Amino acid sequence: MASKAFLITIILATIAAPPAFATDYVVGDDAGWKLGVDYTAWAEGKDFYVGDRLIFNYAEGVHNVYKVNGTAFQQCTVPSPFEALTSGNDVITLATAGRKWYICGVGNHCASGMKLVITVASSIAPASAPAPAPISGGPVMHNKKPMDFWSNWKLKINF
Ligand SMILES: *[C@@H]1O[C@H](CO)[C@@H](O)[C@H](O)[C@H]1NC(C)=O
Ligand SMILES: [Cu+2]
Repeated sequence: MASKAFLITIILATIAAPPAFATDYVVGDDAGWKLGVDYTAWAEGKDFYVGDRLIFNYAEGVHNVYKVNGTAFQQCTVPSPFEALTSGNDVITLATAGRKWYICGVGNHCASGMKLVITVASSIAPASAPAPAPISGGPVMHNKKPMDFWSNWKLKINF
């Protein structure tokens, strides 16, 4: 009994804790945001969590960034120019969980592959999770899948 109550306390404290790590992802890494990069391949194997940030680096005026919905992503429908990010160093904080779509709205860049889709998971990271060593060419910091650990644990005690 005491043991179960203890576990539940730990779990509740964990859920209430703010994300221990936020990762900055430079889209395309050193290549940045441009034509000729496979952003599906870039996103593959990366775990995006709420609080992480996407950084789009590109030559200002040559490209831009639109956050779009899934339909606009598929059809490369460019929204109103007022919605464009155009600084050449656009930082987007992943504020909510779910699927997120981004395209370049210049010319036919989207149709040529300048599009990125990611899935953001809600972040429930234990405060004591150790930070693994930075990976060269990879993200600045990397989450060590703390969510998987905690979800497995919760499953085991039928919480
Ligand atoms: C998706 O975005 C496009 C372009 O901004 C818009 O016209 C359309 O209504 C949106 N669709 C949905 C389902 O929100
Ligand atoms: Cu472009």
